[in-house]
Amino acid sequence: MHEITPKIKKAILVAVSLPGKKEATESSVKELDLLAQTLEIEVVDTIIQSRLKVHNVHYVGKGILEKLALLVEELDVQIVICDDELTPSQQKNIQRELDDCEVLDRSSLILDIFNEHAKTNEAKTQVGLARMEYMLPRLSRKWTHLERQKGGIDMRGGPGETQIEVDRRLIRNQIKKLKVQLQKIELQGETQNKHRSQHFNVAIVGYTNAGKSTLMNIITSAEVAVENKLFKTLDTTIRKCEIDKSHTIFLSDTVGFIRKLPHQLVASFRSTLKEVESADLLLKMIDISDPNFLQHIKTIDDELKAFKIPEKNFINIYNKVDMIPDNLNIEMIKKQLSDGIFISAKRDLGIEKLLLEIKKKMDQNSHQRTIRISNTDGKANSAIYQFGKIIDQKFEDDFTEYKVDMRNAMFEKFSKEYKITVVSENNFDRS
Ligand SMILES: Nc1nc2c(ncn2[C@@H]2O[C@H](COP(=O)(O)OP(=O)(O)OP(=O)(O)O)[C@@H](O)[C@H]2O)c(=O)[nH]1
Ligand SMILES: [Mg+2]
Repeated sequence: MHEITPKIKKAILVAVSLPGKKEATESSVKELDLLAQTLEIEVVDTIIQSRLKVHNVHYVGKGILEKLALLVEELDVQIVICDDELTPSQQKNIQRELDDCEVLDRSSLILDIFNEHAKTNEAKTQVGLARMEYMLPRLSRKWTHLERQKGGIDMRGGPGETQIEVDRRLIRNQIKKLKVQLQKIELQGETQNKHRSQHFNVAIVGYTNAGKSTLMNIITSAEVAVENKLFKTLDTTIRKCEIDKSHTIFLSDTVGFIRKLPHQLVASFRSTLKEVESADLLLKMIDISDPNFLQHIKTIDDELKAFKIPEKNFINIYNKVDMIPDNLNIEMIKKQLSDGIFISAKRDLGIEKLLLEIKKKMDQNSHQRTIRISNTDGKANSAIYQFGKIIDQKFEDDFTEYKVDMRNAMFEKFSKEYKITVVSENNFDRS
């Protein structure tokens, strides 16, 4: 069979640089280029306009827009991508000037990548919901972008206002349905996750492409797909990992962060990040071979706040030490960073040190306790297995004495819920 290779689409990137934001804009545009590459769109030119603020009506000034229209024709470009989320009216106004050329923004690009990479039912539903919410205020006859893709709503054959109204209603119904579906999936997930609550849960968080899945694979042999693409991972993978006999963790790898993440995605991906929310320890992973690593750190912290993830125990991991450019001095880089572990997940450097640090954090977070529970209290005697790991157990006439390895948070819960007597409490010596 003969396969026809689809023609690669050409695009021009457009950005507005606000006062004092020249560098940030340039690096954001570089990232936009990477996002486009991930979708196999070829960027043939970039226009950055310095302005005091973004133009209300057409994002860039009228003169630049006219120049853009000429360039689109000259370079035979099919797509124009703006680096910020356009308001529906900005998008319509630009579109009017550019005829058949598609006008996209950063958010729609990210949504498309998520759509391509979504594998499981949960991720597909989350992305579907976010795309519908993005699309709803933007429906117009000119809107051809989403409808052509798989899963989009078929809007062909209905030009005119009435058809748009019908489409809006269809989309609203679809949104309702997806929300219900998502709730169901989340409920299933919660029941599956219950059994992990007595273990020490560690979550890797970080910028997209930082090397999170590579680290996951090297620690747990999980075989998560790794690629030099943005948002390769959307679904959370969780694996049990026995660091040594007395230190077993559950490690999770999940979706990465990026600057200006569309708010629709933030809302629908909340549940994917529940592992992060409930983790005992976060591994904050940063690619220090990327010149923008400081910006990445800020984004991670901002996103954790946006997802309302409570401040918690964390270890900074500085990855890709093997790839630091020659003109950068590692000592200079270290001066700009808070404490952390330097590793190369790909070359297996620094992993032992990282595991030691995780063990240390575990030991600070849990204690070995000897506790007694009355034999008449059947509920407590069976519940204790859900709260911690039983090391030893002695049956006496009136009570049972347990030596138990329990996380502090779980102990607090357990001792509130059940009547117990604590005989001793040790800081861990797990050796
Ligand atoms: N040189 C070098 N490359 C690395 C290292 N760790 C990861 N990579 C590469 O970086 C790219 C991204 O790695 P992933 O593990 O997929 O990154 P991720 O953080 O899971 O990315 P997303 O799932 O897309 O958010 C891949 O090409 C990896 O081979 C490292 O220590 N050194
Ligand atoms: Mg990944």
